[in-house]
Amino acid sequence: MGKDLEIKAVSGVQETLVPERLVGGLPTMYCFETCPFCFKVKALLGSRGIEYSKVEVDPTFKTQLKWSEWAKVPIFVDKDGTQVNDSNHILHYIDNKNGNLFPKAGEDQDQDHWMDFSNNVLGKSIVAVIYSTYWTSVGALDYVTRVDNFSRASRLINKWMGAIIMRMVGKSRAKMFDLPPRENLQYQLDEMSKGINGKFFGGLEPNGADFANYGILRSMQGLNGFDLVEGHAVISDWYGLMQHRSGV
Ligand SMILES: N[C@@H](CCC(=O)N[C@@H](CS)C(=O)NCC(=O)O)C(=O)O
Repeated sequence: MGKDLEIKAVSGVQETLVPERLVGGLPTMYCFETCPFCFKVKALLGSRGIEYSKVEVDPTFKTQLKWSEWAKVPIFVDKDGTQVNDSNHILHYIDNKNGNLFPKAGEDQDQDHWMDFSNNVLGKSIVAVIYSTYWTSVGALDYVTRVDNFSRASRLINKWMGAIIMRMVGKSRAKMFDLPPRENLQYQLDEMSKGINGKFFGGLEPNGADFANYGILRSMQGLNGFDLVEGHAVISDWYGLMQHRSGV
């Protein structure tokens, strides 16, 4: 049974339309407020001026995702009910429908490489820093106490139990790298800066790699370790440009 569900839950564009999952007739994104992968999509939607609805998902129980076989955020549901799963797929889907300004997946090796980097390396590196102690984890989860659609019980559980879970995730992510979390993030920012080609990864205009990596770093703004982004000679300038472009 568990296996069946795993097989059915696939990334990318889904065959079955789910127009009943739209909110207010607008393209709708299911997300967690602080999710790095969701920020990628928010940044692209912002830069293209696309109006959309947001459904805040309870990070512990994921009650608002019970309808979907894909049990992660972000999930994007387009105006016609098309469901798209997984952040990099969603970036390509939205670009494709709105001007086709980036190379498609498989058309540009550098873009593909840095989009993969955002998930496989940068996303894991920031989690190791943000959730490096129980108290930094509580700080990162404090936002749940301000989410209107969560009950009081859900807010408390998400904050205090969520922090224990995320501290464990932080520990496991830290084990993936040779360097300690802060030193590793510094190293990864140095690596990433080599991919910026003048102004953006995409050259004069941002491409999928810009939105993918910006979204990941944007999710740590105000949290433990963001000083490394602000203090980085190359990344801080690029970050400012992306923030200006996306309005996120
Ligand atoms: N590869 C996915 C990763 C998404 C992901 O891991 N999202 C996290 C939130 S930051 C999630 O939904 N976790 C809940 C879970 O895995 O149960 C993407 O890029 O969208």
